[in-house]
Amino acid sequence: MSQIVYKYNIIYIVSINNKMDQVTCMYNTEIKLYCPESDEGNIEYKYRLINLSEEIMSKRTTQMKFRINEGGGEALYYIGVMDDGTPLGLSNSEYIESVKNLNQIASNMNYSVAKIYESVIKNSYIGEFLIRENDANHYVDLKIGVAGNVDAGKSTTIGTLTKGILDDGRGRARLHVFNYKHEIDSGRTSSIGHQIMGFDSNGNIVNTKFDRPPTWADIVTNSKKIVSFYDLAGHERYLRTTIYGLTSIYPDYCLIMIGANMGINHMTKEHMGLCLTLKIPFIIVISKIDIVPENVLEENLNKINNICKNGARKIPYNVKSKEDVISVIKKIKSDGIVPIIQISNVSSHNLDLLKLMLNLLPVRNDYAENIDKPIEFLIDNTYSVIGHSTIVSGMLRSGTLKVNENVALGPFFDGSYKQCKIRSIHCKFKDIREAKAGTYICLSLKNILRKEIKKGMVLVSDINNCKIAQKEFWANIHILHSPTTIKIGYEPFVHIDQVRQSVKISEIVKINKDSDPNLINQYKTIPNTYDDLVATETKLKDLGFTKKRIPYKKYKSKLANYMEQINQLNQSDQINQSDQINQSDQINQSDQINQSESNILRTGDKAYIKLEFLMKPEYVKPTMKLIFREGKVKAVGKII
Ligand SMILES: Nc1nc2c(ncn2[C@@H]2O[C@H](COP(=O)(O)OP(=O)(O)OP(=O)(O)O)[C@@H](O)[C@H]2O)c(=O)[nH]1
Ligand SMILES: [Mg+2]
Repeated sequence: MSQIVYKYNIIYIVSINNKMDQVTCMYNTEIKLYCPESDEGNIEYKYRLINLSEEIMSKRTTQMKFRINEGGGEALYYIGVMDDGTPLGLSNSEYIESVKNLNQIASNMNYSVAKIYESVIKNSYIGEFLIRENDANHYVDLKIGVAGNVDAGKSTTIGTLTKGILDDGRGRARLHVFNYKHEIDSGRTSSIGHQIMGFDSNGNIVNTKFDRPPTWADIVTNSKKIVSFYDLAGHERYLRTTIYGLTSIYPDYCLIMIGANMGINHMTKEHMGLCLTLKIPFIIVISKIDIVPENVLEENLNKINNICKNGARKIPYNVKSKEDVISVIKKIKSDGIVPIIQISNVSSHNLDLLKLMLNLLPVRNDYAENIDKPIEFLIDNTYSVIGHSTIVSGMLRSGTLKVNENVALGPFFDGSYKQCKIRSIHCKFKDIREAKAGTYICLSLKNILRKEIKKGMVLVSDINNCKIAQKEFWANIHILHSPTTIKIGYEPFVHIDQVRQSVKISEIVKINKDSDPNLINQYKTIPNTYDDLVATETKLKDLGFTKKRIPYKKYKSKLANYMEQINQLNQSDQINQSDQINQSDQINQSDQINQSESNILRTGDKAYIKLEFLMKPEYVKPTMKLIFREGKVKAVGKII
């Protein structure tokens, strides 16, 4: 069966049958058409901008400001396109005047305009323009995680992009991006590398315009957009570090690198699965196109297309030209497509397209509404620098941090927080006075020693209810794979944003197709702070349950059930010792009943589970995503 799609000057003949390449062609073709303009976002269609009165000019200026704010400092304007996406095109004279007026509107707000694409079909002009803010103190910050199998060319691609050099196929370009000497020796990334690439207002790469190797401060000062690359490790041995990179940095997009000669392997699938779980849109970059035989490439491309469609349930979109890049930019935020681009770091094949894509990719994570909220800074690393007692790096998820501000660091082993002062703030090696939500920064802290800071700690506003210290919580999980059964008492290792710790399952409520949708309301995490924890422990002591009378491990594992007792006892106001003994007997009995079939989880099961941290309380809250990855057990979920 075939179908003809006629859209103005363009005729597409779309063949619909079961052959994969033809289906891909159909998808590609449909995406080339413009979708209707949205009231939100940073894309604006303007059919023409001619004969503008002062009033209209002022309206258009306000509109441009809105679009720029929506894009965090950049916007895309299409001239010659109607609001419903119809690419009618303009005559030469109307087009020239419209572009002149577009420049005028932008200059009213001190924005810069760069032409990214122009098409002329039968004297009908359509133009696509990138508008960028010219604020010296602000740049667009795009975070890109780079994942994929070992030796897929992740570090090399980051090296060629950020250093402006080509690779020799034997590891030359990656030498510039390693953190440690052992990585240089082995050629294998084991930590999370961080490199930046800057674009100026016209979309030119800043990194390569210096006579000497530029410092980060040089790049930041001269750029309007910074692309921060987080180089992740491909080897299975470092999977925990890679998961940590994705969950704590939470990039806008991920590049999943695949060696053209190697194809997809289980680590590639693992990384794709992580992106899908964390809802991070990804772009597949096929490297080493210079050394792959044609038949191997074709076979691997088929497998990649297949996994995108049948595994990830997304539309694969092969990027081969500038027009394809522009189509991708319009669609990528909706997370329904997977762009696939073939590159070579040796011959530079398609590197210009990859750079164009990075220049135009819109920032996805919008932190604007978090700027005025309380501070939440997730610590991912600590450093010692001469003259500073403690330096921490991480992501400012919420609030605005200022130099000399007092914040609270924690939770410590007992769930407490300690007050400390921000001595200085560094962003991409540049000293700044304040940082807003959405930036990755380094902070020098006063009153804190480096050794006091442990993994998973945060800096928050020094307000009591911000100092979360959660010992246990409820989560809604889906077991993706488990070779054995999962029961109460199982102790997996979990990743929840910046937190990595072993937990113990203390309750399981299986969800099946007959489950009441309102069931979830019964299983909510009760927010806890240090004061709540102390209050609970004091009550337990008053009831006679001290650490001396009960072994500590048993005391911890029963804590959840005792909490329930306390609530009941508080309500009835009839606290006496014999009640406690009776109830603790009941707990032992119910423990046995709990291990019945209905509380056993297998591959594919969904459940509400109660989890308890084994080491220390952590800063976790509802809606945070959770990943179990223990041997062959894979489960994903969300705190409820
Ligand atoms: N011929 C050719 N070789 C490449 C290309 N890209 C990378 N390489 C080579 O592939 C090898 C592995 O590259 P890396 O960048 O270390 O791979 P990686 O994905 O970072 O590997 P891990 O960090 O260990 O996961 C190096 O020897 C590179 O020189 C390419 O496009 N063409
Ligand atoms: Mg590497």
